[in-house]
Amino acid sequence: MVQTCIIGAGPAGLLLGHLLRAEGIDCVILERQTPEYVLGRVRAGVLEQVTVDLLERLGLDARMRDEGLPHNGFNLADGERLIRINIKELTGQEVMVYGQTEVTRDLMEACEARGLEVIYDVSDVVLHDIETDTPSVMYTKGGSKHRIDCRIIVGCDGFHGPSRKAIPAAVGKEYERVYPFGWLGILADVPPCNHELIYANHERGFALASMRSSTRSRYYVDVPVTEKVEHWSDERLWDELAIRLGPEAAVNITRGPSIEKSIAPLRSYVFTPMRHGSLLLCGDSAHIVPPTGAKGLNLAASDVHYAANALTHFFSRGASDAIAEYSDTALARVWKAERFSWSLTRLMHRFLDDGPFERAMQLAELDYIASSRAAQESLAENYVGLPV
Ligand code: FAS
Ligand code: PHB
Repeated sequence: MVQTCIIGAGPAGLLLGHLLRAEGIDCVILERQTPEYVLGRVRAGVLEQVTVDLLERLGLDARMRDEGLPHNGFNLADGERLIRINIKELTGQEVMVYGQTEVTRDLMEACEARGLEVIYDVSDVVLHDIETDTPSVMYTKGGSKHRIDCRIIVGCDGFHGPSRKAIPAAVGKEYERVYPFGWLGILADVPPCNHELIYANHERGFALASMRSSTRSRYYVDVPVTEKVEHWSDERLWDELAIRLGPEAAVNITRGPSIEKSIAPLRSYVFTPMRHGSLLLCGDSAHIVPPTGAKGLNLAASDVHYAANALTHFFSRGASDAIAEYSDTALARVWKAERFSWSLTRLMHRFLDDGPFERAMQLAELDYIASSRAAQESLAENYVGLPV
């Protein structure tokens, strides 16, 4: 019997597990993949203050402080010029450029010393009796079936995990928009073309210039969902990036061989409620955002912030009010981040049914942002992350 069983050892599951252990709450994490597989996934690159604060609260921020890149601004490009959004001056905050892979690695490496048990390589995970006070989780490991009896289950198992699907259809409600394009990403050991991120909306489509360090760059272009990564040689991708990022950035692009290249589909998705009975959902198990606003990982962190507080109240004081309020509290921030991510995706991408008018509206909005402090302030406060 454990107090909490967490399903999924991605950033949400590991962050939550460490926070609960730090409060003396016993928990175990079940993970479908191997540690190497989890670390092999190349995903987010920008941390909001909420995520930085959680790592600091856990005392797991040392490598991030040492290797991460604090950024005071980012840029929008309209094919001709760069529009710098000075987030530090506009909000007093910065963002931390530090890859999700490294966050996950820091969390993983601290598990043993902190008594956080993660059982990797499990299969057939099934949730039982989530509408009772005595739920359980069945799983298979090494050919044997196992059962974990617990008081609370937290689904941190991403978009394709079993937790959300354990909530009865009559209870759950889904909101979804699937975009007609994906992001083709390349990781290369070359210096970034700019010291800050550049999000570009060019006639030919979207591009993003990001980074992992001063010697490792991460770039993206949007491609039709039907596109195959094998259709894109490194050279073709470097050529396209140079066009879409515009002349000011293109001159500083350093080309090199890709060490990772993949296409990620884009969708906006929210599932409500994020709690049913003894099951709470955190992160991608409950919501997905297009990566345009750099919100996915950071929303998982704010869900975990709320869930850890609720479970600490529950197990240490027997107070269940915070658990009862968890879904509404988490969703209040989720919906605003969904709006921002959808809005920035709409501004920065070419949609199939867009005509000259829609293009003119995008350019007019970019021109308005370039000339309005109020518009830049709104963009900046959403980009650094709204308060938790
Ligand atoms: P995760 O999906 O990271 O973790 C869920 C974990 O649960 C996984 O380890 C999975 O193996 C495990 N799991 C699944 N089913 C299970 C089962 N049945 N039993 C046990 N374990 C199970 N966000 C950004 O901010 N910027 C980006 O650029 C960005 N790029 C992305 C690219 C891709 C291809 C994807 C898929 C997502 C991207 N995201 C990005 C979003 C991403 O960073 C997520 O928001 C973040 O990983 C959320 O973390 P978790 O909620 O922990 O989910
Ligand atoms: C990344 O570096 O992978 C990244 C950065 C910002 C985004 C999306 C992805 O909005």
